[in-house]
Amino acid sequence: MTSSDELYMRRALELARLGSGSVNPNPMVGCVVVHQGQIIGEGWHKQYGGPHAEVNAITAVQDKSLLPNSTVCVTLEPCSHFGKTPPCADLLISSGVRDVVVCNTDPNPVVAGRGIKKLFEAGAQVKVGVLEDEGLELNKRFFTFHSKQRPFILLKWAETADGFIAAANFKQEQISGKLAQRLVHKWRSEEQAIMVGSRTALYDNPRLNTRLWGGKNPLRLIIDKQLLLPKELHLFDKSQPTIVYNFQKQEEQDNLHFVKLQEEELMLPQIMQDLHQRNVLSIMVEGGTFLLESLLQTNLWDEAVVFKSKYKTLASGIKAPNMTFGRLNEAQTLGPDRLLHYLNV
Ligand code: AOF
Ligand code: ZN
Repeated sequence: MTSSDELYMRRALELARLGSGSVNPNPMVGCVVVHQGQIIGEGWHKQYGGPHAEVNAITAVQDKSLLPNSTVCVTLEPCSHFGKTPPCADLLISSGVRDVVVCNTDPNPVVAGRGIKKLFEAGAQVKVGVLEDEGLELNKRFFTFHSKQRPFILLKWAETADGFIAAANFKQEQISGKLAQRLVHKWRSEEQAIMVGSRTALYDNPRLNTRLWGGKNPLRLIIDKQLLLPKELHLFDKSQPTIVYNFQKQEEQDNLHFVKLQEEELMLPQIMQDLHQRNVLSIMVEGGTFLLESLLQTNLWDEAVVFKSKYKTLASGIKAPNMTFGRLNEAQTLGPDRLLHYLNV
């Protein structure tokens, strides 16, 4: 692996990031075309359903006669299928490209190596795995979705300095500070869906929107097994798409969807399966303790973000989830809180 491949791949990854928030449930993909050490075309996947990165990069090349002597550096294996657009591997081949550098292979079963195979068979040289880890991190939601057949699951909660998540009567307590609240709204805008259990829905009456940050409002997911939650709660206001998982079933209404689950013991895997079928790439789970603990215990999680107050204490109440399963990846100070980031490894 030469360092110039890494240099161009870094640029391609930078371009890929520009698609953040607009390409879900597709991955973010960037591409650069390099001729004799000069970038002669750049592109990225800008919009779900729109042209892929390679198409935009090739289109940007003014002198197409240079393509047979250029290297195409792309963050994801060029696709091989007719989806919303024709196969990118075919475009590269018909453009005369003979040298391709790829960061990650595409785990989507409709591609899964076929793009690289197509290029090889057409006589192109293909190098795979340049800055692989950076690419895996960038599209961790997409890769988790395909490899685990479920959304990427981010857990989030706030706990007091003495480890409580709420008072004994479940009364809503603002544990973390203003900065934390804003950050949570930013995170909500970055995930496709936000999930809460029924007690959190009832006692916190959250809106689960992004009003303190802006950006897209996520799909809301509530577990309300017997459909006992009062319909006056913000979550039922139909202001954004909401799914209520339950064991009763009820009629659909505008933005309110009711999904009946089959078996109580397998409730969480069933929900994940339903979300996979709906093409939901990622969810953030905002409580409560019971739901968070259940996900931790059944290994249905990928990362966790925990605000731990430096000063606030409750002395008694509902214990915060026990993070014995994760590895602390990062810790930082955020006003009156510590922000702890855990990975499931
Ligand atoms: C590429 N370059 O820039 C992207 C790729 O529905 P479609 O036709 O847009 O296809 C979506 C799938 O194509 C997506 O799930 C992933 O496997 C691949 N994405 N491939 O060659 C790109 N965004
Ligand atoms: Zn493509």
